[in-house]
Amino acid sequence: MSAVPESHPRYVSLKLRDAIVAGVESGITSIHGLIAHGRGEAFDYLIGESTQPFAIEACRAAAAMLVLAKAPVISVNGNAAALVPEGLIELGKALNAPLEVNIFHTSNEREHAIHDHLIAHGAARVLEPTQEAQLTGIESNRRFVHPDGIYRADVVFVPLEDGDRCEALRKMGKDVITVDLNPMSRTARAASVTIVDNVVRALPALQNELLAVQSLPEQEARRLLDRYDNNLVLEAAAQRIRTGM
Ligand code: PTJ
Repeated sequence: MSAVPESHPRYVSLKLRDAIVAGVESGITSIHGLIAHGRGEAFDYLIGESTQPFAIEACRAAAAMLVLAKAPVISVNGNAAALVPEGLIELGKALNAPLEVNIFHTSNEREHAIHDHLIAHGAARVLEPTQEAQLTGIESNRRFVHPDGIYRADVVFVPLEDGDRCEALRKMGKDVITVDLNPMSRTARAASVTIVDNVVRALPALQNELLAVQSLPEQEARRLLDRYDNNLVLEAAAQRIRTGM
C-alpha cells in the first residue's frame, strides 16, 4: 500500500488505486482491470467525482427493478470484487439475491479467488460459473453461468460489464442494471438501467434508494420504473461530461 496522507487532495482516488492494485496482487483482479480502472478514473474526473442527479435517478429505477424482480442476481467481476465486496454482499442480503462470479478474462484460479474473497467478507452464498449453463449469443468466458443464478435470473445487476454480454443478456429477455462511468459505452447503451457513477459511490446510493422503494406499494414502484428513460439519463451524463453542467 502506498503511504498516502489523508490530507492529499487526491486521497480517495489514490486509495481506490491501492485497492485495485491489491486486487491484482491477491489474484482477484485481472491485470487488465488496471487499464479499465484508469479509463473509469478519467470519466469520473469529468463528471466531477461525485454522484450526479442522473445517477440518483438511475439508482431509483434500479431499486424499483430489483424490488419487483422475481429472481435477481448480482454478477461480480475482478474489479468490483476488489473495490466493493461489502457493498455487493449487503445488496445481496437486502434483496435475498445470490452473488455470482462472472469474469471476462478467463481464469479458474481467479474465479475461485473471487468466490473465497466474497465468502471471507461475509457473503452467505456465492455461485460460480458452470459448464452446464451457457448464455447464447456470446463467445467469451462470460457465457459460462450458474443454472440457479444468472441463467434463470430475470434481472442481473452487473457493475463494469462488457458490451457483448450485456447485449446477450438483453436478447435473452433479461433486464440488466449496470454501473459504468462511461455513458457512451456499448454496455451503458444496451443496459435497461445505467448508473453513471463510480461503483464505490453507486452502491451506497443504490442502498439508500432501495430502502425508500422497499417501503412503497408495488404499484408505486412499477410506476417509478415505467416513467424511467435510460436514454435521457445517458444524455444528461454525456452533457455533464461535455459542458460540466
Ligand atoms: O474481472 P474481469 O476479467 O471480468 O475483467 C473486468 C474488466 C473491468 C477488466 C473487464 O470487464 C473490462 O475490460 O471492462 P471494460 O470493457 O474495460 O469496461 C469497463 C468499464 O467500466 C469502462 O467503461 C470504464 O469506464 C468503467 N469503469 C471502470 N472503473 C469503474 C467503472 N465504472 C464505474 N466505477 C468504476 N470504479
